[in-house]
Amino acid sequence: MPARSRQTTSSAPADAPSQSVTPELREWIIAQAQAGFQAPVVLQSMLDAGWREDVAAHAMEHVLRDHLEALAVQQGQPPASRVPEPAVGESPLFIDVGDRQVEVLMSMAQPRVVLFGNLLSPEDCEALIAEAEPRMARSLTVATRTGGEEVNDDRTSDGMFFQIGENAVVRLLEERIAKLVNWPLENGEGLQVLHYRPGAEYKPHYDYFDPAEPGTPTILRRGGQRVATLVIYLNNPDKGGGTTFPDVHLEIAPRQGNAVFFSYERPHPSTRTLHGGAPVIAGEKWIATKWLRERKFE
Ligand code: PD2
Ligand code: ZN
Repeated sequence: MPARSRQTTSSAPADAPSQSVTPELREWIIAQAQAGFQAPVVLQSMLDAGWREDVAAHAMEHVLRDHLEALAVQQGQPPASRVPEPAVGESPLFIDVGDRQVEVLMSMAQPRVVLFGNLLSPEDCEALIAEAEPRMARSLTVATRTGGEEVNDDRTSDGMFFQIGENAVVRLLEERIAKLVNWPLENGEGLQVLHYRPGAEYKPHYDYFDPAEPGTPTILRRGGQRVATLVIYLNNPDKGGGTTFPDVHLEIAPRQGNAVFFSYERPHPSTRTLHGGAPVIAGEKWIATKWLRERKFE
């Protein structure tokens, strides 16, 4: 037998007759995590002490999450919100969104990023572009200082917004998104379509509203913070135009019908959701962006 002593936790507190999480168990779990023990090792010690597996796993997850949340708030970070989450826990290859099987192509925990394939057909993409094209104008970003909108050199695309449910293809996409990420359709902002020509880009930024900016309280009156984004690729640029996550050196290829989802449980860089649209090198790039709020967007 290989020596196991360095991989063994102190004994877990004995199981409570009710199998409920006792304060003693809570403290013990936090101490094991602080000592650097990995989750499976801590779990095994709890099983050895008589805890039921489902209770032990649930206790670990909740105790550690609550502990990390308390630490984050203690350090001055804003509190965490509930965020949309696609049902990828058991690593399905597809998610059924009612009228379509959406492919799950990649999933990352931190930052929370999930890449989907086949969210839209080429015909859906073309219909969205055709509806958007006559209404395109130089993109504005929210001016967080005032809560209004302004032209911004960091974003050299053209864009437009659809109203919620404005036409058949918008409705179809919104319904698919709501099922895909388990979030009420009414919490979504209107779909935005963006068009990038060669050289156009969207420099790295966060999609949440900076709590330190004076205009943010006004923006938050319409549905609270943004908590997740879905960038949907409507065509295939020839070169460039990927969606980048510089903190984790990740680049998503902009492939027609695919979509990248990412969520941020608090408006803070610790979410590592800094992201940008890399310059288009050849061809053009069309995307639709869906931003999801905490509550109904009105
Ligand atoms: O076009 C993109 O890839 C991109 C990158 C970053 C879009 C957005 N952000 C956005 O619309 O928020
Ligand atoms: Zn963005």
